[in-house]
Amino acid sequence: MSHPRFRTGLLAALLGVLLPVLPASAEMDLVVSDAWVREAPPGATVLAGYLKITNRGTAHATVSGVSAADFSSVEIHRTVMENGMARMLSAEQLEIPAGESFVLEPGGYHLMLFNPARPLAAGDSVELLLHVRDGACLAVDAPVARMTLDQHP
Ligand SMILES: [Cu+2]
Repeated sequence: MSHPRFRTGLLAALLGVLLPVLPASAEMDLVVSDAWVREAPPGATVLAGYLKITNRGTAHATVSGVSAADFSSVEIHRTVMENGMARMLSAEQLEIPAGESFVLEPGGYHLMLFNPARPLAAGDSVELLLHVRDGACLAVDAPVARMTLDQHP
């Protein structure tokens, strides 16, 4: 029978070995919320995705890219108005200062998801992988939803 104190000591010893393996990085401080993918007509080759990234840490974080197993590629885009026309520009990465949030939403920054590997309709969900510059990877579940103004202002 092991003594409780011995168990505590053993646990501490185990944690001492395991903790350094965990990424002590910005990944732990980044929280993704409100992720969703806009439903597109059947056969569409590109869909748009939105989400909010909050940096709860004390260090600046950079999301250097996004990938998803359900799509051939994912790009970060920004919609800008030029002479009354909406135009999309590529963004290399997303910068999230410590303590701040970065919102991807209709009319602004968004994800472009190319060539869905399966039909996607409202009610389905896809997994997005956010690649943080320090090498960490954040997985987020994004439901497919119809665009409605009251749901997604
Ligand atoms: Cu776009």
